[in-house]
Amino acid sequence: MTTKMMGAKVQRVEDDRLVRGAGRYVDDVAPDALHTAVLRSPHAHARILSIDVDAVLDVEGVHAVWTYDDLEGAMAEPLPLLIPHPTLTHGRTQYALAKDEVNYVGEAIALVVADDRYLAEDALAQIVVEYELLPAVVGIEAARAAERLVHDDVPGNVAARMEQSNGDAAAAIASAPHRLELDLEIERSACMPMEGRGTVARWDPDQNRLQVWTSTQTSTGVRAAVAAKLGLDLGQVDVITPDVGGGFGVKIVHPWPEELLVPLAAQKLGRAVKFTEDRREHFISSAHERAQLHHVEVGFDDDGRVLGLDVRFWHDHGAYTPYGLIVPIITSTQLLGPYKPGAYHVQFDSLYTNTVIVTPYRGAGRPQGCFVMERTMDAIAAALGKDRADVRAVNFIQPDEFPYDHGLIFQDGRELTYDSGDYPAMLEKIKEMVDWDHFEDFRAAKAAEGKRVGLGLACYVEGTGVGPYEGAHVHIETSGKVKVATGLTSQGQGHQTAFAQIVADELGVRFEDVEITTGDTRRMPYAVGTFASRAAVMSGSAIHLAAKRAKEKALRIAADALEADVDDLEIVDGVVSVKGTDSSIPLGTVAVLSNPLRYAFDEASKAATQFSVGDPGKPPVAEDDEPGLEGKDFYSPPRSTFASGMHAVIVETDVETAEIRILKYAVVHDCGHLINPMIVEGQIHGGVAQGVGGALYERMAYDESGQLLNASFMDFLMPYVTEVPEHIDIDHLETPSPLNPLGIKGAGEAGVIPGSAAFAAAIEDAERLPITAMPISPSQLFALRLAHQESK
Ligand code: MCN
Repeated sequence: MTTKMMGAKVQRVEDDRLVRGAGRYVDDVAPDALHTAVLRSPHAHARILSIDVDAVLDVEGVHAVWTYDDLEGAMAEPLPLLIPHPTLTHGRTQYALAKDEVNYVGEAIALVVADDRYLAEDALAQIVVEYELLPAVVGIEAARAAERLVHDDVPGNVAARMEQSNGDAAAAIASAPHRLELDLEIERSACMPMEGRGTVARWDPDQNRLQVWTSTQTSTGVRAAVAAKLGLDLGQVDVITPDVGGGFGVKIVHPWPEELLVPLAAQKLGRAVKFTEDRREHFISSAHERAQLHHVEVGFDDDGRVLGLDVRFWHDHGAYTPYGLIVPIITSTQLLGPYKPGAYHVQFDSLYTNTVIVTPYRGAGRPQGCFVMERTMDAIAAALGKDRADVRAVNFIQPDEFPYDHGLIFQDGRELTYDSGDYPAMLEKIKEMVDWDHFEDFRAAKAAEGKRVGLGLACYVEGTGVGPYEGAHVHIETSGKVKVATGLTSQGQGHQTAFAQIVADELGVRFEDVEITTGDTRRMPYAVGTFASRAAVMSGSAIHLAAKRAKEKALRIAADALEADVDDLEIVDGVVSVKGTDSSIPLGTVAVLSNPLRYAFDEASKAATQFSVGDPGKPPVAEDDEPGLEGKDFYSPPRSTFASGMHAVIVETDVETAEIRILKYAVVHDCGHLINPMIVEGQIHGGVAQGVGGALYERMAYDESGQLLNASFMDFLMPYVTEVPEHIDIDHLETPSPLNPLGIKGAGEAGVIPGSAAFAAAIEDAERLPITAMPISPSQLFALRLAHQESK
């Protein structure tokens, strides 16, 4: 294969359309559709005594009003628990419309379908619900105390308790020369895609078919769920994911109640029906993440080498567990980062609270894990009076130790075995980028100006490219254009560009001639979805393999047509030629020859008449062949591939106001071979922005009764361009993965993972007081300063 496009900083082809406002999102589909609005619980915990919808029934323009009692069959059952786990002994999911109890503010209770959203919302206001209020469980401490229960039949509010170990951590800690204990906390937050959730459905009564457009990270998953819940055959349901204005994890949940109710309404009413979430709904009825409390015990030697590590943590799971234990399992395994932990034991409790459900948000449990491990590394360095980078270095897995088996099971049920990496080289790079060895000079110079600065470092390893599989279909048309379909969806990651680069290289066609389709079950019914930074590894590999198949076939036919040997052929810019000769045939003509039709539709067909292929004595389509110039393949790896990175940040903490300013932000990143460094850097920029948000601004402010007090962009602080570092220094290291044909690892979540860990370290370094909880605001830092002074 040539390396012309792979590794090149190709401008994203999708951007021109998207930035000019020519994107086509779910809400743009079916402008004639009826609209829905959902009545949501105003209480965090209550029994529903009665619902009176009478006042709505006669409202002009209202087509339907449904409560739980209107649902039948599978629709009346709880929503699926998507990823069961043996330790998830008390998994619970909500109903599409609440049956007799609500467990968080925002839970869906009733649906109105009307001519427009205004009417639908006005109608909602006339529904009368009688509630019996129940005490709410808000926050991890309340859940642990278990004085009140979220679900009556879940003792202690514990959905799951899971434990893993490698070696005898307790004994290793007890016999270690040094020991430390830490309590560390990360608060609840959420991703905020520009486009909220949305679904449109249209029922075709003539063909008995349902078409669903939905803003999802998995169109095949939604398809299967809709078919199962509506009692349709899979073949009756198409799911199409058009442009998506960001997912960041939240849109992997499926089906949302609305993803079932809208198709059902379309089927029952015989009209196109639409749901478009508003921002408040996104805050209170989609999903959050991050909230965890951790207790760490660590034993280490005089060099800071970890001999034993015991981590106990408590995960706030919200009111239900539709996405299983993915987030805490990731924390429990990925907190190990690039280190050998000695003996390791981890145990977590996944706890119910009367708050919005938890599902993965970019980073998915890793920001918490990285925070825990990196705070521990810094604490070890402080206890021994050693350099923080040196302590990390003595604990690194070395480049010659791969594959490195941690002796644990990862979130995908596979072994936690790292495939490749070079952490010492990465550390050298990041140290150089922030002039680590001379930071004290910088600190002294700033101190002379009356300023306080600090430097923080955080390292992580990220399991990416999770299986089980992804597929691709490559079709070379008679025009020479190449149409490629892969089933996973795109939310803005630049797949149309990066995947086209892979195809252009493998097939030898012009990049401009390749068109990529994602997330359309009509084109690729077998697919998994976009999460776990898996698209490049999974679909990228599948596309590479499928293009290879198409190429093999093209070369075989071209060799026949050109009366040459396959090994003497090459494909350049879409033309197959015999190397070193004038003898050639365009791929479009090869596509004509691949389909033994007798009709000549176009110029390509006419041009093909000069060639003859096949044997006149044999069938035009051989027994082991098919007409057409296509390639289809699937990629299914034995386990995940492990990307890694290190971030360093220099902050200034204002001596008076405790404001936290970012002076420098540096990233070293290893996602194996880069398909498109420009895209990867864009992904890192976006991730770092979310990391800044997670470290310094974003939190879900629930009050004791379970009301989310900051459910709007007026109150939920997000970093704007003014808060994100103007320049982020990025360097790459490429340790190719041996697990896939292109040597790729994932990149999409990387930027966000070490944010809280790096900022906590930098603030601690500036302030000389322990930072154990994130995010941290200036007023919290101010309060910490006071408390620290008083404690002296
Ligand atoms: N890439 C590359 N070379 C590599 C690895 C990746 O050029 N070695 C490119 C890929 O081709 C792709 C992008 O980088 O264009 C991200 O690839 P990958 O790491 O495979 O991640 P996914 O495409 O699977 O995206 C999912 C990931 C996740 S899990 C979240 S959450 C997230 C993220 O991507 N959500 C996003 N980035 C996002 N970016 C946008 N704009 N919107 C979101 O919702």
